[in-house]
Amino acid sequence: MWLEYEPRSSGVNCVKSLYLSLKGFTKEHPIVANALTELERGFAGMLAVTKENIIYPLDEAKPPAETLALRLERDTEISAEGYQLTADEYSLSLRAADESGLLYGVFHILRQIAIEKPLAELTLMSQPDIKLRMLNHWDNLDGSIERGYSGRSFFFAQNKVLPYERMTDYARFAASVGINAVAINNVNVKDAATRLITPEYYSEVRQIAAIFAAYGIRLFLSLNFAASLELGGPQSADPFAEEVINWWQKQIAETYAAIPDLGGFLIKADSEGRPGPFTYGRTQADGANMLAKIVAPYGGLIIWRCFVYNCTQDWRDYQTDRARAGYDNFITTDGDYLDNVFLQIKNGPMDFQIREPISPLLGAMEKTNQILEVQIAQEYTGHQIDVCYLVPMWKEALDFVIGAGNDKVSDVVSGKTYANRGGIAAVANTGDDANWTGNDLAAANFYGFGRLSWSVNLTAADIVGEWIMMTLSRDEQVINAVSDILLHSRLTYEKYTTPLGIGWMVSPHSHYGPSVDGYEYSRWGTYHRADYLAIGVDRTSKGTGFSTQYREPHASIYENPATCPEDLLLFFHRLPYSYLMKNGKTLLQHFYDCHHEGVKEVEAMIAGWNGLAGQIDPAIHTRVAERFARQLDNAIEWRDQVNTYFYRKSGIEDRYGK
Ligand code: GCV
Repeated sequence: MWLEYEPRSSGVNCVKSLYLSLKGFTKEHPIVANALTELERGFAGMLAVTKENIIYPLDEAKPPAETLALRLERDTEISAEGYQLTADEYSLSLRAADESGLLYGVFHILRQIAIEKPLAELTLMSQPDIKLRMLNHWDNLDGSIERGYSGRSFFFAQNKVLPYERMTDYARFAASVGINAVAINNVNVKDAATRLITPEYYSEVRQIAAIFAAYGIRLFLSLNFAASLELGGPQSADPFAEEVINWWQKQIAETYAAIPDLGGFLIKADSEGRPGPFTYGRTQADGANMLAKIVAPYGGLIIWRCFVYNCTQDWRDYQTDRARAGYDNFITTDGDYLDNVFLQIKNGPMDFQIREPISPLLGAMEKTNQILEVQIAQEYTGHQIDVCYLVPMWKEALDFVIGAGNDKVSDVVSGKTYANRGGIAAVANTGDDANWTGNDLAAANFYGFGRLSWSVNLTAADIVGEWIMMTLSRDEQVINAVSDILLHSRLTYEKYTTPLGIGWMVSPHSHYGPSVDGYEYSRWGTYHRADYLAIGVDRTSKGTGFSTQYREPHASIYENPATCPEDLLLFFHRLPYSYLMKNGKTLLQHFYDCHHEGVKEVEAMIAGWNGLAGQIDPAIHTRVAERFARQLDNAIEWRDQVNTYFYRKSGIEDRYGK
């Protein structure tokens, strides 16, 4: 990842020895110990300051030349997890109120060295914009990863917990970008995973919690809402049934006694076949509160996902609109939740497509804690074969102004609006592949998620530049070329797959590669409804009414094709192929052209990457080049299948005869 600590030019920071002092913190605290080890590693690797040249405690006399005096000090005035850095010519002070802040400050110093910037510039105060910064792993206990594209799980195999080394490395790099919560098992909790809360796994789970805690990360488990039925308890999961409540009380008490550090539970209920309160005629709030009340005495949180929709729709049914489901299922429960419940809402109303509007539920519930959920794992965005840098998409979600006021989604999830609490969570893209993320460039998404969650105002370009300097090179040509590839990659992917917000058209189940009608006659509610004249679903007030779930001015803007942002045109509207776009082309010609442009852009990305041969690590260069070759095949397949499909359907020729 980005913690390899290869040697850096000593020009900016000629430090030959380090004087370290620690005030108000103890070296023995696990987080402090990790922070100090990280400093040792970083200084040794990047600046060749070996352990013998690190001197504690600081001799108050002026240190010799080329020595950095680093003072680490507790300062209770600073907010939780935050830190303050103050630099002068030969000394640097890092102050924090808590151990996590100290660790984050250390990573900041190391980042500054890694990107070859002067330490003397480090005078700043930093605190996280979003308090809960979480990763969700969809790892199954058999070692498979649902929607995983970088090998197998490094948490589990064959229903056992794996050795801890890789988890420790993982905790290191997750903490280095500010992650402070991790759920390690798939939200689809089945089979052995249901038993993670039982004695069968206590000692291992406790160990993982301790490894994470030493990096300031709280461990969460995904929970099976119907666990009582599977673990020999009552044959019901009714949140109002006394026997069910008693069973959970006993179970949770035992789990917390064994794993006191547990942050809480993540729950997918009433969704895609998972059990939930609807089965018993109860609301989502009834289900969440039953558990929240039980975990509250242990300081636990209940993170309740809002991905609740009818996944057994009849494709002939034009009334049901999956896009509406999240809002319809939850909006009436605003105000019903206990304080330690957080609703986790996907960025879009459908499911992690390359372009969707922001979910209207985000920001709509004024009395409820909300977490924005995004997907780093590239399920619908190229499986980490295709390059698709997602930070610009997440920024769009965070920057979205939810209504006529100035409140953005980022204000909601950072708890600035409505005085509620919030967070951000992402489905992780890591596995046991040697490079962690399959495609080396996909690591930029992991890095970017963490950095953006800490500082929502960073730009995608800033973050990408940092990542390149920390991993590939400090050479300007490399930085520019790779930035160019990454920053355009999402638009490129969108062009050769499903532009204008239409989405889907993917191969069923795998979700890689085109299949225009793959889900058209299925139960999943993801239809494009193309016929020989028109395409799209009318989601305006005249259609399914989805657009009316937004606050103004969005509802009116989306309602009308003339004002609807063109990249979302086919999300909200059903339009004839002859519809005139702002660029003067017909909708269909635009669609044809996008696909051709997309392929051309992939070719350009490949040329850009090839131009870097010899300038970056050859192993990385070769690995990424191999992925690019597969991306080009994929892009060509998308272009040709989609364009042929619509040519056949409409009978309308491509203007250029392609
Ligand atoms: C974990 C999509 C994915 C599923 C995933 C689900 C979810 O439907 O295809 O694999 O299940 O989202 O977010 O729960």
